[in-house]
Amino acid sequence: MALTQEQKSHFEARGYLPYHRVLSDGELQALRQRSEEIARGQADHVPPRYVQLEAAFREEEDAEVDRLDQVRKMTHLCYFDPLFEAVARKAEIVDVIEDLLGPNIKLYCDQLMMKARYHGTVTDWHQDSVAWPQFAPQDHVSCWVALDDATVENGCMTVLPGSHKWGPINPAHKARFLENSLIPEPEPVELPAGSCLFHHGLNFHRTGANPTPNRRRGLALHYLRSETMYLGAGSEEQRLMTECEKPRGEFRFMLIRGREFDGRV
Ligand SMILES: O=C(O)CCC(=O)C(=O)O
Repeated sequence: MALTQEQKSHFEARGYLPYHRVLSDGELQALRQRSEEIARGQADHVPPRYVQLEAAFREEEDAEVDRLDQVRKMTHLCYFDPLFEAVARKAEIVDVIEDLLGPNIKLYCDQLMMKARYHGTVTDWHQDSVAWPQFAPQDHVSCWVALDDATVENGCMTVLPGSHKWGPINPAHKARFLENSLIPEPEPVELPAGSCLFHHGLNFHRTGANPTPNRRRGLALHYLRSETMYLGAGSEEQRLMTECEKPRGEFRFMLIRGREFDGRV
């Protein structure tokens, strides 16, 4: 067991758990540098379609703004880049995932959220698992690893304690759900670079804008049990995932620990 009983109870009751440092200074430096190379288009091992700009720059890039400050997120880096894959496989992280999901673990996908200085925009309240209805059961666990200090000012994660217990909320009813008086106070989770936050796939969370001169990068790693049923591609994201897997032959998500099961993810 990586987690104490107190930490496990915290996760079960509140749907999230701030956790200690999992990356060294050297690892952080290497990951930041690699993220910059990829964002600047200097790394041809990551297809450019996995690099998404902030909406303000999607029609046309702004020659006056550093390219790094125009990128919103980079997806599936763990499938293409060994430095990022090593984070997804880190024992300190996977031991916790095993405590929460059991011994057979796969990585579904990962997103490096760049939250650019000055230009990073809000990610609104959402439950990750609701965006991924192609899986059953919907019990993902995510680990959000801070690559820079994440603060209220630069758009750290804010969670809604206990919201995972309400089940999947239809996005059409989200606003009414969030306005309900039974909803607890949102809790900002500030994290020093190198530490991380685990959260349940049904836990509501959001991040604010980043008007500061400091970058706030965070690597979101989304894990699921190998026993999970996969009900088929549907979304654009899923289609892109399938493309990621093609070089590896048969379509399977990345096995992180334990074993795979026939007919499952
Ligand atoms: O890092 C962010 O800005 C958003 C992260 C997020 O919403 C997620 O990991 O699901």
